[in-house]
Amino acid sequence: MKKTKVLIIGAGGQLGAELAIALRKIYGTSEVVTADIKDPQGVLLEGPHEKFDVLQRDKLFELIKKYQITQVYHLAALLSATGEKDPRWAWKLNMESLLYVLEAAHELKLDKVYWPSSIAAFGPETPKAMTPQQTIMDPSTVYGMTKLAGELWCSYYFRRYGVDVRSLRYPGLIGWKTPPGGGTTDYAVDIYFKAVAEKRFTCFLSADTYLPMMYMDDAVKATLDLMEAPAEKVRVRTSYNISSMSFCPAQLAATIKKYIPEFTISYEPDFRQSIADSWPRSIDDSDARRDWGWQHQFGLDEMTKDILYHLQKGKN
Ligand code: AKB
Repeated sequence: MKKTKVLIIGAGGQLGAELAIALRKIYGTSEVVTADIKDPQGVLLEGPHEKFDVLQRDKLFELIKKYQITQVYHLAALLSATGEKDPRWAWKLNMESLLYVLEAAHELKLDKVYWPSSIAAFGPETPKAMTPQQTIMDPSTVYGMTKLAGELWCSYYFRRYGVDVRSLRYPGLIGWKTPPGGGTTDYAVDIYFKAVAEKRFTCFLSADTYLPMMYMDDAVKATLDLMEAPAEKVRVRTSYNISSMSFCPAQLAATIKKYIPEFTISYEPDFRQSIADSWPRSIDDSDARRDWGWQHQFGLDEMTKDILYHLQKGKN
């Protein structure tokens, strides 16, 4: 049987570092190559790593050949809030890098590709409650536009060239190991760091802004479950809706207060409010549950307990 060799592009980000740990547990440290434009830190120092700019097409092809890569996880992207500061750059970076990866997958015959989509692919006209898999998609951010276009490119490469590319529409991802990276859902990461360090937090979204969210452990599990599913079970070849919980800043603050009673929150909504208002409040992920058995493990309370435990342990 052919050995699995994985390349994670954008491995220095929130999800990349966690996937590197999980994939190295499955395939072995030397079989998972990490790549990022930033200098490596933490887990990325523990195995093979390449400094890599995703817009270097030739270097991508070289790396795949050099390490005999069979699977690529392409996670590098500008997120929703950062993307709005330089829309043209966000479009170039997010779209061209995806096309290079798809071209490499086709020409170099990779076994599988993973590429993340997002709830940002939905927009103001999308039904907000229990947003279905198939529905109106009219993203209002350039990041969302790259996600919607990217989904269609993935499906095109699957239909036209048989590239086995798989994708999830992530909600806001919440982890405690790395700082957030320019998204609209990032308040839900930052709030935990500030709750532990300063006992107060100023939120850039209003108190009642409901958004779909997911704990990092569930996001890693969903990604690996999808990538390990038999190809015939992966029936959605754009990107799967995926969900575990929805909450608003006021609810999150009340949950944190259960564990840190002195914690206080205030609200100063900024330009990210209108991005959040254009996204779904909750997601129907029944296709993922039916096709490849997706099941989440963490709700708001379990996640909060776990994050505060880790952050407070680090402080003492
Ligand atoms: C963002 O807020 O931009 C991301 C996302 C929902 O894709 N976390």
